[in-house]
Amino acid sequence: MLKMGNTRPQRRRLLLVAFLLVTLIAAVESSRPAFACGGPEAAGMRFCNRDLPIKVRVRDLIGRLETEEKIRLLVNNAAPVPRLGIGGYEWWSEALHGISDTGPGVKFGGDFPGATSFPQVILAAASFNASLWERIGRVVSDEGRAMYNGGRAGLTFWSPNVNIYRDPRWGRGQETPGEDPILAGKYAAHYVRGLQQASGGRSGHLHLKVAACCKHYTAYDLDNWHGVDRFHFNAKVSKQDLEDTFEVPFKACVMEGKAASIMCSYNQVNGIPTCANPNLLLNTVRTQWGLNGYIVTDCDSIAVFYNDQHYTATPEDAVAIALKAGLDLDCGPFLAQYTGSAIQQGKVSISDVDNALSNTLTVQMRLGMFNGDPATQPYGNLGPKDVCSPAHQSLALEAARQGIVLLKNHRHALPLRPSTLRSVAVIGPNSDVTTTMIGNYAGNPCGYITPLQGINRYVRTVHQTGCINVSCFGPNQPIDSAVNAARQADAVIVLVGLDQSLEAETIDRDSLLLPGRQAELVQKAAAASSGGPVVVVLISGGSLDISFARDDPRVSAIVWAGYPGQSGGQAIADVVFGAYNPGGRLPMTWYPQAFADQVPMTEMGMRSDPARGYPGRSYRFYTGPVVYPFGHGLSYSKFSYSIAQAPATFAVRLSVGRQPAAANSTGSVRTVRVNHARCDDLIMPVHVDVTNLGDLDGVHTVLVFSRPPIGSERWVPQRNFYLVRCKDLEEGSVLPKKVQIPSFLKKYRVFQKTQYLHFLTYFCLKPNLPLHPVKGPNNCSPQRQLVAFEKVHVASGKTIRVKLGVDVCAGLSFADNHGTRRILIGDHNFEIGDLAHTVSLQVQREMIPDPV
Ligand SMILES: *[C@@H]1O[C@H](CO)[C@@H](O)[C@H](O)[C@H]1NC(C)=O
Ligand SMILES: *[C@@H]1O[C@H](CO)[C@@H](O)[C@H](O)[C@H]1NC(C)=O
Ligand SMILES: CC(=O)N[C@H]1CO[C@H](CO)[C@@H](O)[C@@H]1O
Repeated sequence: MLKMGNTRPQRRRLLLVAFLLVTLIAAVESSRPAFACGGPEAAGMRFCNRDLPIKVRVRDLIGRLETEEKIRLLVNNAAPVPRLGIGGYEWWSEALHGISDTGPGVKFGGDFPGATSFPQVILAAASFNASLWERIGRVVSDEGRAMYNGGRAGLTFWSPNVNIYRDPRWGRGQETPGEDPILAGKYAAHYVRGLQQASGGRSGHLHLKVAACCKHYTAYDLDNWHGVDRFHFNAKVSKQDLEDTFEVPFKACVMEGKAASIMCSYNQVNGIPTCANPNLLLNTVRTQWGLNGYIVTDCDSIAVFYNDQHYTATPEDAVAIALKAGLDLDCGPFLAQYTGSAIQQGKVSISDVDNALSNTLTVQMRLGMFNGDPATQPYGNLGPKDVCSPAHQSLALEAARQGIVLLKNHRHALPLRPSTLRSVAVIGPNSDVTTTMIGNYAGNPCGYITPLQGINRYVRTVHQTGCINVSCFGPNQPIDSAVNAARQADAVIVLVGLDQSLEAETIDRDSLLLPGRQAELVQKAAAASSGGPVVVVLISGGSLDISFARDDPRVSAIVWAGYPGQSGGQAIADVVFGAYNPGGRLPMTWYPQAFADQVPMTEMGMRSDPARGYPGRSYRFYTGPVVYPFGHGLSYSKFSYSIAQAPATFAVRLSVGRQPAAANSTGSVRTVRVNHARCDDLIMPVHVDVTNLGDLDGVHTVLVFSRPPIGSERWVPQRNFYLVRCKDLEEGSVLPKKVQIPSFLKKYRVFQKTQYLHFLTYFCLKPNLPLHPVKGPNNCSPQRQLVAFEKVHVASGKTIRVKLGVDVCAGLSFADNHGTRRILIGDHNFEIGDLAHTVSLQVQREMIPDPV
């Protein structure tokens, strides 16, 4: 009756707990005994006393533990401490987009055969709906708590993955919220808040429903490419890119999401394994961001930097360097094996171990694990009925619909009208798939609705896969049968794309094209079709170079469905047949194959460098052609915008005592350090009216991009041009260099010759001339940055006012070469759809009150 998950407590304690359960709370059914503090011995132990502050309880518990016991608590499968009534605990559970059994902490079976499987994160991100992310998190943690109560999951989930999707080939890009740091940060904060639902608590320690973990810190976004794998990769990252790209989602995860954990990655950053880097772990995550939680390794990271990277001479040195860098928990046995000898050799002190334990134990206490019987605690009533409930499953369907992106819709071919179609050919290797739809880090879904099943609910279908599998390689593919089906049908839906055999953890792609003969299948089916609509549905996590289909007028429409989760087939059909009017937007740039041919995946630089032909990465810096841009996504309705409210000027207030150094008589400075600004007060209101001009109700995502000011200085009294390098940008500094301009360039006010300017930010003209933006690459600030977004529902013919707030410190700043974030003072040009609006940022000097 008492079914154990991962804990192995003493039989006697089991019986005792069973007795207590039956006699004391007979009405509550529970299959999990207390992890700790469940027996009569709890009464005498301060760490079991929930009325005491957690800090006191943790100190008490650490004081009772022997060194040997402590060491066995430093690893993911933490050993029980029977003499204190503490059970064993498996720290490693996963919940990337639903409860997943990728880690040993989750075991499906018994009353919990499966859990709701939401769309893979890249598609959820495409919804651009922050409240959806939070709601998914709440549902996932309902199911997680229910499974914990049933002895089938832990409470510490090592999700989400918020690495920047830097390169389109990355096999794990599917797990991430995309390439934009602000979007990824918002996703991280909302998903984590939903998961943790932190509330109440004492002395700053909020109670946790479950503990989330943001991973993999940091600059980890290469798995295995041309002989370089993640266990050996040394990511060379500039301070600039680290600050304004790679760190952003992690910082948001800790500071806004209040995540209870961060996981360090396998790779090195600038020659130091991240799990051994005190600058990253201790100084940044723990001290600057104030992580209230624990730092865990990716699984076997310490062994990886010892064995594979040969970073330390002995295993004890590896232990010492990791613990002293700020690590608290090892996924893997390394710390259990070598911490004892490291202490004996004097390389680690017991206080290093205690520090680590106080972080992990605090999280366990916040989770209520030291409060006795789980059935009597908050969330103790969650059980099997709360997993895969109809409401949860319909949220999974809703999430897929919200994410799906309509990429092309030639002559309004979509939505298809079922009444006009006698039969539809459903073809392609992804046309009737199940596990493909849930991507990686998935669990057992509650059930599946495949694309074919979804389409069958609307029309009569003829089905042919056309390819044996997604690789679609070689002569034996049943393409002809699929083409025949297409020839005889009134419409053709071709479901192509990828699956986990082609993009996954440890599998990066080389090609961005449709695999094997899939493109041939699409083209032949389009050629054979009787003139009815031909709809290509892409099921993939990563982007695809499908320019051939984009440019082929016989392909009427293209839909990207990511990996849409357990009910993905229903969501696809709902979009194709117009039951849902699509509103998803791409959370990443879709690059052409030429990008993959030319750019090494190992090159981490975000910023372009024309001098060496490097195009940069992501819509923020990449200067080359795209298949589809970041933010692209069509609707069946047309929407128009007008600005209802947006300031023409906006004052950046500085913290008291911070005067812009050398601000001159006009009061203008060029940049202000973000940490000198009063960021809390710097949310700029931008209100936009959105009108749905179409016949269908629809959702619409308002994206506000900003282009930075260029050439807004006014003080230069001399003739000639001045050029400013990024690294020379200082607040109020006088321009340091007078640079000779090649005479043939002097006739340009706006420099177009990018190769001359790749190292420049901007230039100034004589003061009496208007200043012009420099076009072309720019080593400092992004060329464009998403600064706000909001998804709204707008009924046909109606207008909705969308109130956005632009966070000046986050959105209108960039990092200089030293990694210092600066707000650019001057004209920022907002782009909202086809609207343009300019906001002039100015510095407002604070009055320093007279000393009393
Ligand atoms: C796909 O089919 C080919 C040919 O039948 C086979 O060799 C290959 O292993 C299959 N791939 C997968 C991932 O099953
Ligand atoms: C965003 O998601 C929430 C939660 O599912 C939903 O209630 C809301 O309608 C969504 N917003 C839009 C505009 O679709
Ligand atoms: C107060 C101050 O530093 N003012 C400066 C404003 O800019 C002019 C032109 O560069 C300088 O000469 C002033 O010193």
